[in-house]
Amino acid sequence: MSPNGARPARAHASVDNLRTYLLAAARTAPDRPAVVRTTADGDLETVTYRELERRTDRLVDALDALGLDVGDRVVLESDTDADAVAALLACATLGLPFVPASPEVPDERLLSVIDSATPALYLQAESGRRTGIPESVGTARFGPGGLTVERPPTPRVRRRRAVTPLDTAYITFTSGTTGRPKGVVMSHRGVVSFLRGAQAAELITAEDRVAGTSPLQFDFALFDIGFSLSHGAALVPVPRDRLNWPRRFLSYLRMTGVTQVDGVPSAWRSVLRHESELLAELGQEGTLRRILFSGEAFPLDELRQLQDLLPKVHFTNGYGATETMASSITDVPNPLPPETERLSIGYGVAGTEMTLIGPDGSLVDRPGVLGEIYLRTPSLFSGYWNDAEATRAVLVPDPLHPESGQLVFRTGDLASMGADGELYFHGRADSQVQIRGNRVELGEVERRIGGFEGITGAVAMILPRVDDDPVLHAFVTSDPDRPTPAVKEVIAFCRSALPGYMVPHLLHVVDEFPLTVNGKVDRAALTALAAS
Ligand code: 8PZ
Repeated sequence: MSPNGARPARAHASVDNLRTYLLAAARTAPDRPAVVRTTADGDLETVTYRELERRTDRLVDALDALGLDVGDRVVLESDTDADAVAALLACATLGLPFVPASPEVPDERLLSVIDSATPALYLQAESGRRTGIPESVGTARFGPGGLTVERPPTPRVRRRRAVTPLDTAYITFTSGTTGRPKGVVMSHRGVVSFLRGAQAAELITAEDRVAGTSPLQFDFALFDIGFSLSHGAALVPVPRDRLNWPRRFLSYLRMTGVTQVDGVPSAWRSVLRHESELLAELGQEGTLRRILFSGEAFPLDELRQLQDLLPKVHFTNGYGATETMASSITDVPNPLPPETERLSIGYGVAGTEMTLIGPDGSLVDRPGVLGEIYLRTPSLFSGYWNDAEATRAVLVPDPLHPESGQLVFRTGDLASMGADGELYFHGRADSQVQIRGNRVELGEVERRIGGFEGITGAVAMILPRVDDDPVLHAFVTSDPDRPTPAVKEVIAFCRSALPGYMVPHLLHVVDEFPLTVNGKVDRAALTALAAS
């Protein structure tokens, strides 16, 4: 029994909770694979739902014995594997918000997250090598054998008696374009609501094996875990050292029998460049059925290359923000029609609705007109950790019925509507900037540059200048087997098709685009590059 004699709080089986929702298959099909991987010597290792629940409950008992209270944070640092999933499910069972991290998060960033989240416990895998965790935080390790406590958390009084759907499932710290990391506080109700909406699309069955390629602190990884387990399917986390070697990545997908691969667009860049034949062969085998991508707009020329190699594979565009887990999951035609210039982000998943709001706050419901996406959804985050002001800026009264007290998520994304009400992504509202009074569509600049022979990728950015108009920069990657494109020719190529204010003022040829730890184009790094 816990110190104050109260029954230790645990999630009741009938209540929306990440653990109850993701281990439902342990009731109906306990011997099906939940997490699949190959060991170092190439053997397939399967953890069934029964075994996953057993490892989860062993960690529940060990964590419970530490006397933490519902709401006490636990930093969970790990590569994604069965034990990491068991650890986050154990936290969910006890109402302990987990703060996900992965070994590639730099020390000072982890320390700033710890400084902000003030966790009771820092939990890393047995194989973890992180040191220097502040004395105020308890430390422990987890693995197939259970929990090993190194420094017990400071004792505390347990005040709570139940774990409710409104309790926090996790707090994931996003890079936050403005320096200080923002902690997105996501409740059990929020996560489960989104996953239930995604499940309504019936994209996969319990027979599927979903490869995850994102690091644990990126909620795409939490989506991969939730999406696969909620369908009773198998999660196949791709180890980091496989991701960086295209040949090893593709052989991993083949050895584990993966049917769906989830990842950001950049996850495919080196496969496309170095192992396109192997990828085509994998596609011909027919096991791989779907590629789901998210995080940023997939550069269309790369997407077309991928589709050419994988004519039988379905492509799915997952759009949305961590603050609501996501918004929409939309099938993309394969092949993309040649005239397509922008991918659809479709309609909100079941139980949600994306509406477009114009600059004057009115509803935009005419095709082709730009508006900001406001999302109505039960998967709203609870707020930014310890930042009520930033929360109020994005959790706003329903513009259609402000009197109702109903809140919606202001995404900061611009979109236009198609003939059937489906949406098309037009970029971040704050990246729509004016140059000499004209609105610049960065996507249009990137598309034009991408049309130049030999250029394989283009990122356009408007960078501010002191006491002067902002400057339009473009960063390009080119085909390594061809001569580097001449800057002057690319500029002239743009000038022949774009209005003057949309012609890049400066063009930088880079070997490859710098990426954030979540695998997105690192625009801050490009800005620094431009400044130098
Ligand atoms: C996009 C897209 C897209 C995000 N096209 N821009 C996880 C799992 C499935 C689907 C979606 C998710 C997201 N939580 C992933 C994500 O990137 N979240 S984020 O908070 O880090 O960034 C959100 C922002 O990324 C959005 O507001 C968009 O600007 C952009 N984005 N998905 C184009 N498919």
